[in-house]
Amino acid sequence: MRSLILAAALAVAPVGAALAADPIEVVSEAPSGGAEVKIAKMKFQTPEVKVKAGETVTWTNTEALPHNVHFKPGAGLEKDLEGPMLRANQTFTVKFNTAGTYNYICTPHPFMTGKVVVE
Ligand SMILES: [Cu+2]
Repeated sequence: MRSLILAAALAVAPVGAALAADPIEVVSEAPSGGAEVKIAKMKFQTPEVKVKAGETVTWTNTEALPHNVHFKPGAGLEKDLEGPMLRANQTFTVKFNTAGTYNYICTPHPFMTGKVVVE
């Protein structure tokens, strides 16, 4: 039983945990307390959200047309972070580790813009 628990603990330890965290990172689950942005009518419905460092933002596409969230370099981001295309009711969560202003677009609809201000 003891070895099972140890194996489970090792399985959840992130690879490279000793390295400095990226300024922003995609996470697979939205913890409670994060900010939420709905995507509808070809817009990010809350185009500017504020969070504290260490918090998450979760985007939910609420319409049939696929959209994504695509961060551009800047604010400490060295390269693009391009999220997957979201179909209706699919979500995408990013954790923000470093203070700054992070601008993003939807890749196929670059007129869809938003930003996350991390304090
Ligand atoms: Cu779009």
